[in-house]
Amino acid sequence: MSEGNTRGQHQRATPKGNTKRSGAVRVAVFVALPLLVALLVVPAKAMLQAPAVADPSCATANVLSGSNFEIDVNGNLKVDGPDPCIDWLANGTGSDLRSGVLAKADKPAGSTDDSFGKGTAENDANPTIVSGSIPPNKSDLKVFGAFTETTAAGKFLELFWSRVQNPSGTTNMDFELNQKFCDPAATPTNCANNGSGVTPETPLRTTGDLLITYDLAKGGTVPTISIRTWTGSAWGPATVISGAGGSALGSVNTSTISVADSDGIGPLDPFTFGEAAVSYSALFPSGGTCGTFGSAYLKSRSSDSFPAELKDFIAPERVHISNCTSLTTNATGSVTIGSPISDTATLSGATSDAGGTIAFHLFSDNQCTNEVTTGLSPVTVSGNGDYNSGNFTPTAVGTYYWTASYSGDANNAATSTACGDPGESSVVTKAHPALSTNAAGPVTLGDPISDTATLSGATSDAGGTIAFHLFSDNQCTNEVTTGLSPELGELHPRCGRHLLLDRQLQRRRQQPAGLDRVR
Ligand SMILES: [Ca+2]
Ligand SMILES: [Ca+2]
Ligand SMILES: [Ca+2]
Repeated sequence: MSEGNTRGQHQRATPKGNTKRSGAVRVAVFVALPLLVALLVVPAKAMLQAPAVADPSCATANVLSGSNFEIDVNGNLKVDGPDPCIDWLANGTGSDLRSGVLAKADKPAGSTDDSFGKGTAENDANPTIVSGSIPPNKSDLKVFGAFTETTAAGKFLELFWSRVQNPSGTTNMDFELNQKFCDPAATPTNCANNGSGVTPETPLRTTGDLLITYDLAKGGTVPTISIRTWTGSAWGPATVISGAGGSALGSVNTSTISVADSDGIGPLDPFTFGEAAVSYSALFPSGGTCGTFGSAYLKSRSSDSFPAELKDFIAPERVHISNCTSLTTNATGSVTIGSPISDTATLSGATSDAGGTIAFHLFSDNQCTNEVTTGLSPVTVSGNGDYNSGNFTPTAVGTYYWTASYSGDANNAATSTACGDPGESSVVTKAHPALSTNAAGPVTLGDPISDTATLSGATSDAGGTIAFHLFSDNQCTNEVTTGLSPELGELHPRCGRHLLLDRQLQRRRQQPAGLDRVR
């Protein structure tokens, strides 16, 4: 659990924003934000999971193609359009933040507010953190938000920033997505060096981390959304992803947002709230392996210039932003030879209209090197759910090992199960056939006797022999030497799997008829 999410430990801020801190809590909480507080105590891992949204798509004007999330021309948090339109709030005026929305408040403006200092710029891998250097005007951040949305058309990341007031000049907000999350107590090696004597807050960057920049010109109402990738030592060049046909869309509020229209985050003056939707196609380029970001945070930059110094930031929050799909499998456990086995794969994390196929492979060894020819075809995928391989009937006993591979498609990464995964072996055991017998008799002394054994429950190609023994007493202790040989089995054409064996046998003259014992 990330810091600041522990129920009951929040300290109420004074109206001027001075927040007492308990040892484990570093999230500032506004007096007017009871509902936001409630959301902040939800375990971060559960926060960024959006339910699938069915067609048709949101009919309001300003949504990113494929998304149903309102990036209103005049940015706001309430739902304006009809279902299936969504926004930061669950519904219209007066409603709470939508389930799954991450809303992280900054420390209150003033002497305790953490910010970047000493000329720290975006390309500094170890940004310097200072306290109290942000005057409550330009760049003083308030709350940032994140939400992940899955629709039939794909997955989207929505982001918002809010600030204390509207300064003159440009608006430059940077959202950083990191693979690592910095928890100084639990995972200090995930943390950057934020300065001597400073408890680190920002994560160590990993190649492939992303910076989503929101740049609004002075007097502008439509921000430019760009994306940069961490190369290992610096941010790579900016790629503009907004604009016509783009994979991102942003907006800013041009009128006041009331308390009731913001679940208490407001009131927000014009130009103090900005929102953006970004397609996963911009976050996770196709053709690569799937990826996951575990940390997100917001910072304000002092000007349009990318190397300009950074100002305020809202400490990173744990998130789960991923295009990875996952397959779990459950194979037939144990069967008797002659019965079919199959595997069922459960696809999750994919878009609701996920296509592609799942191929099932069967191996006769636990290293999955000897593949068994099953003749099974790949199964066509239609969204998340269970997919069965179809039946295959092994012809030899033993333990069999399944693997399943999802091909992926344009919106969903490929994934496979590993050899030896739990629930991925099927044991094929020997058949347990039964014998029943029917001895001939009674006969007249001098006539032959015989026994007929009926074998059932064996495989159709059962081999081996059946041996007949004859005794002269009802305890079967005195065996009679018959000279009979064990019989090789052969299939009786009229009796299916039942094997009929006949053998002429000379009956002992002194034994009463009908007491032949055969086993
Ligand atoms: Ca909106
Ligand atoms: Ca709206
Ligand atoms: Ca701050």
